[in-house]
Amino acid sequence: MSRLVVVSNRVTLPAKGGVAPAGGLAVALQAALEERGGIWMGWSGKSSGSREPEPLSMQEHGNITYALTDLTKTDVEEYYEGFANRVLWPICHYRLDLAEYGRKEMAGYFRVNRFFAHRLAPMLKEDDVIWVHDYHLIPLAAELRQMGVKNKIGFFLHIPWPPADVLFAMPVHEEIMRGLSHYDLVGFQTDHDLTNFAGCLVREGIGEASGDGKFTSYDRTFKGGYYPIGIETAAFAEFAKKAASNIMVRKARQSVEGRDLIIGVDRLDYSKGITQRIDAFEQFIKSNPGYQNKVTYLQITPKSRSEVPEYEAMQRTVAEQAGRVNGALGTVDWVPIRYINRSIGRPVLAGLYRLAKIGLVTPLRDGMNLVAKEYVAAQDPQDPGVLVLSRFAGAARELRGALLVNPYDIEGTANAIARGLSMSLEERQERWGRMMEHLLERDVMRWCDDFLADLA
Ligand code: ADQ
Repeated sequence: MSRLVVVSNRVTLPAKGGVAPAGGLAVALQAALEERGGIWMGWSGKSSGSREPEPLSMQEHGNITYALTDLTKTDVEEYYEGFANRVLWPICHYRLDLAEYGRKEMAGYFRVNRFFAHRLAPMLKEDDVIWVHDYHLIPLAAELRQMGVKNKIGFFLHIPWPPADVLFAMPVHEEIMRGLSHYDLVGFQTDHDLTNFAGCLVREGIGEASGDGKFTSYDRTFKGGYYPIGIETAAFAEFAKKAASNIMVRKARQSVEGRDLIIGVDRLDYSKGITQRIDAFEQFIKSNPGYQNKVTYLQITPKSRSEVPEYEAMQRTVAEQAGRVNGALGTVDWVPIRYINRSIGRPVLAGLYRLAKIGLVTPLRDGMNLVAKEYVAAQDPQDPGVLVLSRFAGAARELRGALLVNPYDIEGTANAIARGLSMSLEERQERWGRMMEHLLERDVMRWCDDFLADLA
């Protein structure tokens, strides 16, 4: 079996003491690397002011070599905060209004990809299989090819791929499309993203889809496919079962005694639809006054990307909105919304999912959304909760037992909350059983195996 080389913007080092890292993606990639032996390369998260970056920092753990590179402050500002997070992220989430194009940032993005290629290439062996992850590194294969690298190179996009009219609003869309043609396999989360990608190629007259998953563009032939990412379903379910005895989970249970719990868990990001969700919760209480003092909505939202102005502004908006709704609806003995602005350990998170009657997952646009899958996996089979899921999350194409909502439709989402809270046990079990069966079959190892098999 050939050696696997994974490249991503950030690298997840194994936790100290051999404890498994948080998150299914890290677990799956580490398992695949461990089995074949391999390298995981990425940014160390450190930046310096110097023009000459430090040498690669190499760390061996078991079968895996972690190769970490520092970047300069300018690199981080232009490549990561600038082009990746202020152009590609909003464009791929259909937010043309939030994209800020700057020639300097675009140039920085391509420059850092070239830099990654120059650092990676000397480590490669002839039959290594290279797997590149996510929107930060789209031009990496083109840079490697230019250096004469002939290895199999696959790319997986964790976020959505937009339709042509949205993508073409980005000045360098053609370079991005050309960049993808240098991979042997380009993987998306859903059939919908793959169709959008094919539409972009054809609309611009730069490529053709031959129908069997093969594309031809810029004189290259490559395969495109969709590989919905999963979680470690069985392990997460076990985790949630055990979490009932966790002290924090016990305290949470006591604190909502006599009330139904609704849970939302998201990074603080405009794509996650948090403000629309709070509006929907407010609407639900107003339309169903019988639920006053009978329900608690817990929103757990760690800060993210605070260096990007839109994210910083959102921190204030959401906090003010939650405060306003609590002020308007709360009573001396009831706080309708509990808003927590930090990360929660995975055992506690799993236990909270299991306590909640409703998992409210309503992104405006999301590649997949693992929270939806974790919520389902964490449920008690005897008394499962209901997943209220945005139709614009990739997960909606798989989790057919969820109550699907349009997150822009505030009343519709409010009605779905009411429907979920009053759903019969029989219906909840039937819906949950269907989703759980699917999640057990298509877990994160299956995602990894399917992608690598097609790349091979
Ligand atoms: P994200 O946008 O980060 O991922 P998501 O898929 O929901 O979104 O994953 C978030 C992860 O962080 C989950 O595992 C969740 O448990 C964890 N998390 C969130 N809030 C937390 C908190 N307060 N405390 C602890 N953990 C928390 C991107 C794409 C998604 C795609 C994934 C994987 O945007 O669409 O599903 O990559 O491909």
